[in-house]
Amino acid sequence: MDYIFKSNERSSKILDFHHPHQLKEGLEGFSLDLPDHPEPLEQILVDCRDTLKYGVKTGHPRFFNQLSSGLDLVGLAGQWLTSTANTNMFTYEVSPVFLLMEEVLLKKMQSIVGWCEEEGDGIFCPGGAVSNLYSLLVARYDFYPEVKTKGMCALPRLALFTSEHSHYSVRKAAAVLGMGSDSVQVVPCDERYPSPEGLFGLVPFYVNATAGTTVYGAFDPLTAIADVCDRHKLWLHVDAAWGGGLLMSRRHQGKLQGIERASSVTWNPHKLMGAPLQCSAILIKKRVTECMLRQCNQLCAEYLFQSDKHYDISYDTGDKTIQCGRHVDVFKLWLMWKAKGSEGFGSQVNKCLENAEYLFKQLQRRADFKLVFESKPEHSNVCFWYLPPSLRGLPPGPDTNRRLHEVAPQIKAKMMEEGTTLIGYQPLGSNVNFFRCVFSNPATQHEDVDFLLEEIARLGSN
Ligand code: ABU
Repeated sequence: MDYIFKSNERSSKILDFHHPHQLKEGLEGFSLDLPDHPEPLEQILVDCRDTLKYGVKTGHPRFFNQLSSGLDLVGLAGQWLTSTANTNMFTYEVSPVFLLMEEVLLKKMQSIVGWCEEEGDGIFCPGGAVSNLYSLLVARYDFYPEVKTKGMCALPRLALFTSEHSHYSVRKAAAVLGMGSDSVQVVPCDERYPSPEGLFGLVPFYVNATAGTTVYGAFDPLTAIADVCDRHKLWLHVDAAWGGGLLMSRRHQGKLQGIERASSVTWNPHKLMGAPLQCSAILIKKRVTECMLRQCNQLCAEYLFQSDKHYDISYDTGDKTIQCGRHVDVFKLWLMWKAKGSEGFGSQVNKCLENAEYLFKQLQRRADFKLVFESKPEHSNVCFWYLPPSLRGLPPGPDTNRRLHEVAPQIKAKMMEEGTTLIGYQPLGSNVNFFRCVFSNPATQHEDVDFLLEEIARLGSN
């Protein structure tokens, strides 16, 4: 409780940074070493406090570093109950309630995506990268079911498409699935958007479109890409790990227009919807009557998935997955949905995007910052440079860029040492290191945004 209160106190530090060697050496009696003999309860409690003390308060309203942030108390209670139940998602036999909750959540999310009743299948799995991997796995099986038994040597050389700003997990999935990362054709982006024309001229089987890119928060033109996919009979996957949350908002859901035409969708409620990590779904529409997920992955291990059980074994969904043991990620989301309703999630999402707009407006007004894009953010990502006094008014060019590239890492290093706020940076394409501020914590207020800018200016000007 003390930690949770501190996480919400603006004056408390987000982190008490130490280098790995310092933590390994042990700090003020906090040792990572494992004892041969049991420690007393008091020491165990101190170990718990120290673990949180030297960690990062991702629930702090001034933590802007990652797409997942905040600490939802209902979600936390859900995690606690989940661990109390301590069961496994492979069979109805051991997870009757959780498996039915998963079905309810998947159906709800599918209907929000715009698929009709009975049109969808899916599974909750460990994170967006794995959800994206599932989409590629099932798409490949759809085109070449023999891959399951014969492997890649039975298949022609495959090509798949994704934009240069998409998540790296698409290339990783191609590598993991034996297609090779070179099979991924990277579609160049026109500023923030990939051009659908870039898809012509090759023989692909799969297209990944991104709804809410990781860095810029941009939305690929889903309808135009879906038209190309229809014309060439390609599997369209929409990676809405980050952007999916916008579907909960009447104000913003139009940005994902066309998602209903996808064959599969990744959607991470642990990002914009604030579910505690981790909570990610892969939704599959195509050929759902044939239960593609099950056909693609099932191996019917008889010690778990006996065919002569006395209940409806279609609820033994573990055989649809590439895992065996599977964590219960659904209960916290189900409980949060009960507590907030769809409208509550919508308000939360609106608040995050309002914060982004507020930051955008503040940046427009200031001469010591420069926006990466002059247009209003589509998602809650706002990208910008801080211009220290020595760089203001310099003509653009390689020398200015080289110096500007060093600014964000230097400020970030000081920021981590001081622990007052936290924001990420990266270069992207021709843009040298810039800050990316993302809002996913509804506890963040305008005063926190003001603080962030003043803090960057303070750290950057000395
Ligand atoms: N795609 C995983 C999340 C990345 C981020 O928090 O920046």
